[in-house]
Order: sequence, then C-alpha cells, then structure tokens
Amino acid sequence: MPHQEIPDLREQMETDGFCLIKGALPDDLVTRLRDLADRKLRSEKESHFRRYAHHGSLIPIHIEDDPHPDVLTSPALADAFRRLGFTDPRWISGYVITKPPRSPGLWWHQDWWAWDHDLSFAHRPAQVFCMLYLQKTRRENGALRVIAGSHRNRHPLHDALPEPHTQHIEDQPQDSVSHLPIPDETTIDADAGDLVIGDVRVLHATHPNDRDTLRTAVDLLFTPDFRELPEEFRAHYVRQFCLPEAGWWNDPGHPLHGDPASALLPTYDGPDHPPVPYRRLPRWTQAAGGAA
Ligand SMILES: O=C(O)CCC(=O)C(=O)O
Repeated sequence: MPHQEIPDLREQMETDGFCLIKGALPDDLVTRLRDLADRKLRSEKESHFRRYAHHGSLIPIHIEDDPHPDVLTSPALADAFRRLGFTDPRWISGYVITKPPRSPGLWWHQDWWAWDHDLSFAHRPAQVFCMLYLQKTRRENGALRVIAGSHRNRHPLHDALPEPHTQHIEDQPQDSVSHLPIPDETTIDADAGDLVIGDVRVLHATHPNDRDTLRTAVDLLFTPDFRELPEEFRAHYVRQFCLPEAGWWNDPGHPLHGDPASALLPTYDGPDHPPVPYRRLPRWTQAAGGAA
C-alpha cells in the first residue's frame, strides 16, 4: 500500500496561518448543518442580507441550535484540535455565512480585534476560525482566498485596507484594493465536509459567487488555549453574544450542566476586568515582524 503523508497541521498553521482538513465532517452532520442553515436563512429579514451584502449573511448560531452541540463534541473537531495542539479549545461564536447567487466577494481583512495587546504578536493564535463547508466551493462560487504568513508578518495590504467589519469597508468598490487579486494569494478549494481552520490574524477574503446557486458555510470561532489566556481575555470571551449568559455555570439548575457540549464553552470566575482595548487595525513594530 502506498505510504500516505499525513500533513503536519500544527506546522502549517504556524507557517501559513491556516490549514485545510479534507473530509473532516461525516455526511450526517453535513446534512444536519444544511438543515440548520436553511432554517436560519428562512427566518432572516431582507435588511440582514442588505447589511451584510459582502458576506451574504452573517447569522448567529447559539448552543441550542441543532446540531451545534453535536458539532462541538464531534470526533471530527476533537481530532483536528488534537492534531493542531490546541490545549483547551472553547467555542466563542458562530455564524451561517451564505453567499446568494451572483453576489459580490468579501473584502480582504483579518479578524483579530485587540491589536494593541502583546498577545497579537504571539506565535500561537488567541482565536481561530473554523469554516465548515456544506457544498463544493470553488473560485466560481465564493471560495476563500488567503495570504499565507500574513498572520505574523506585515503585508502591504495591512497598510492599505480600511477597518474590517465597518460600513467603510462594506462600501469599497469591487475594483478597490479591498477586493483586488493579490500576487501571493491562495484560493482554497473545498468540498462538502471539509474544514478550514485559520488564525484570525491571517488576511483573507472570498471570491464573488458567480453561480446561480447559494454558497453556504458555517463559521465557528474558538479560542484554542483558553486556560493560558490572560484573565482579561478570559473575562471577555465568556461574555460573547452567541454564548449562554455569563454565569450560567454557577446556576445549579442550568440545563447545560451534564451536557457534554458544556466542556467546550468558556467559563470564568476571576476578578472583573475593564474591557480589553478594542483595535481592529494592526500596529506593527520591528519586534512584531514589520518595519517600525
Ligand atoms: O464566507 C467566507 O468564506 C469567509 C467569511 C469570513 O471571512 C469572515 O466572516 O470573516
């Protein structure tokens, strides 16, 4: 039997800031996630799709949403996280991201939000995205574009892009720097059941969906080494709006007690902290991999 190379995901993540795991999710979970996406899409108002025109949709997922608890506790995620060396993965938020037929691409951006903190320049990410693909996704129907290495190295785009997730970037035309092809970009071809895990600091975008069908994926955000995080970050992560209300773990009657998915949720009982200063645009220094 020919020897099959098992990719070193940890090394890929460190070097490139992302990795693709083919066929990670079993078919039944893919089917149930498609049902979840359909239900969510049906219940969303037209104004949502207008506000998130470049995402297509950005519909929050909560712990009650079937099959989300089964995804969190799935061997597929556990195996991926083990291979990546995540020591204490906790789920913090999730979204159904659908690109309608003939819809524009998503702008170049990165998703880290605390660039004034030293954690921003650490070797390992404080936060990762996990894109769960629910159908064949290629350049023609909105595949992900990434710039390998941009999670830890300054790239010309860092200085050219508007702040992500603002109306300003949403208003950028398709022929602006926010959308243009970049020589060192990679397009990730994915099939139903594939999983892309990325450091939220990596620069990424999507191609437009030029097809007559929807492109749907589920994006789950995790913090991979929760117990290692500074207190102020742990205090921040328990208060995310997709999560059950902070403090649920101290309510003995809370239905999450005894639920295996609860082990994947962040909890924090330490002192209160002022919010971590919010900064969406990187401030590179020489020490951090960029010219001062
Ligand atoms: O829809 C996608 O493929 C990417 C979504 C994304 O980059 C984001 O939500 O930050």
